[in-house]
Amino acid sequence: MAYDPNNIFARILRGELPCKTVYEDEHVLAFSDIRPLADVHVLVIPKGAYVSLDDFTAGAGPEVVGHFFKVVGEIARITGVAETGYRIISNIGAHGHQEVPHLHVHVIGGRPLGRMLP
Ligand code: IU
Repeated sequence: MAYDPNNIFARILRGELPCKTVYEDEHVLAFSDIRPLADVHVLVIPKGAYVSLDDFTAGAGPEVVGHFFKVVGEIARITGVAETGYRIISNIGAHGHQEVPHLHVHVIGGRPLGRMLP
């Protein structure tokens, strides 16, 4: 899928829309989900224009990809869920029910999340 530069997360990255920033550096932005599923629900996005994990790993260098996942772990520590546990999810494409076509990883925690897979 071609990257849509007007998707909502691209607009957040350009500063056209506000967000509640949890963490930001040169390559990554993390912000609170506007419809949180738990006390902690943070979205972690790369600043590059990638729709999915496939685009990201193909298009970004290994250092940028590795750094992104280090930040995901860092978000768990910053938000306090690293100790109690949490879930990371990345919805990809139509069957994955991806609503926003800019790669994002959900970090969800702060309560027992229950079993996800049957
Ligand atoms: P997805 O199904 O993995 O693509 O989920 C998109 C998430 O983005 C979803 O949890 C929304 O609540 C969240 N979100 C947001 O935080 N800010 C927005 O302006 C919009 C969606 I639109």
